[in-house]
Amino acid sequence: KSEQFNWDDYLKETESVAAPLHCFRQSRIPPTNDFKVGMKLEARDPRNVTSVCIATVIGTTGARLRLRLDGSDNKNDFWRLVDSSDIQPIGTCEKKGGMLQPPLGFQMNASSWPMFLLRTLNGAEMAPAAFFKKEPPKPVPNCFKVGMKLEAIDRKNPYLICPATIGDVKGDEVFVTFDGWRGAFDYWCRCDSRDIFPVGWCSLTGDALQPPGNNVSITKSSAKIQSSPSKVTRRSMQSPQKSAPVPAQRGRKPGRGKPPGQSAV
Ligand code: MLZ
Repeated sequence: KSEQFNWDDYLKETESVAAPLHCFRQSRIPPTNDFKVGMKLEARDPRNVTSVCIATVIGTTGARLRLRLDGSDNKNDFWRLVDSSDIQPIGTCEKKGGMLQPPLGFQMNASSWPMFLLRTLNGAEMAPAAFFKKEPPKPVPNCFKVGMKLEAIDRKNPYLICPATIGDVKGDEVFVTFDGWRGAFDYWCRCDSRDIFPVGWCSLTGDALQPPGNNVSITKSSAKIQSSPSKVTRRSMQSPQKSAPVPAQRGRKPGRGKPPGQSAV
C-alpha cells in the first residue's frame, strides 16, 4: 500500500497548526478551471512584466494553467492560477489601447512580429472571457505566524506544490520553508503572494500535493524512533520554532537527487 500524505496526521505528528484561510490571497473555494489545452489568451510576460503577449494553454493542473508564450521557446513555460491578474481574454489589451508585444526571446526577426501575430490569432481557439476569474482581494494585515503550515509552489520547480512551514515573518513578507528539504528551496515572498495556499488547497483543486522531502534531521530522539518504527521516522519533522540545528547529511547534496521511495521530478 503506497503511503499517502495526509495533512491531519502530519499536523498531529509535527504538533503544528495550519495557517488560517484568511491569511492567504486565495479564494476560500478554489476557482473552477474550464480552460482546455490549445486555447489562447493574453498573458503578462513573466520575464518582461511590462509586456502583454499571446500565450497558449499547454496544460492544466488544479486551478492553474501551464502557459507558453507564442513565438517563444518551450523552455520558459510558466504556471498561472485561473484567477490570476496576469492573464486576460484576447482582445483585452487592444480594448485598453495597448499593443500586444513579442515575448522576450522572440524566435523570429522583430520585424516579422505583426505578421506572426496576425497568423497566430487567425483561427485561434480563444479562451472565453467567462473562464477568467476575478483575483481575490489582498488580505491585510500579514497574519502569518512562524511555524504555521501551508502549501506552497516550489519556485525552482513551479509545477510542484509542496508542504511548507512559515519560517519567519517580516513586515508584509513571509519566509516559506519546504518541509524535509533543509533550506534548498526556501524563499521570501509577500504574504499576499499567489504562490502560497492554505492546507487542503491541492485536495480541493485536484492538484497533486508533493510529500515532504526525506531529509530527516538526526536528533537525540532518532534512536528511540528507530526501535519503534512509525510514520515519524520517514518524514522530516520540520517545525522551525523548535527544531534543533540539522547536521549536514552525507552523500547527498541538499535538495538534489531522488529521495528514496519517491519518483524523481
Ligand atoms: N526532484 C527534484 C525536486 C525536488 C522538489 C522539492 N520541492 C520542495 C530534486 O530532488 O531536486
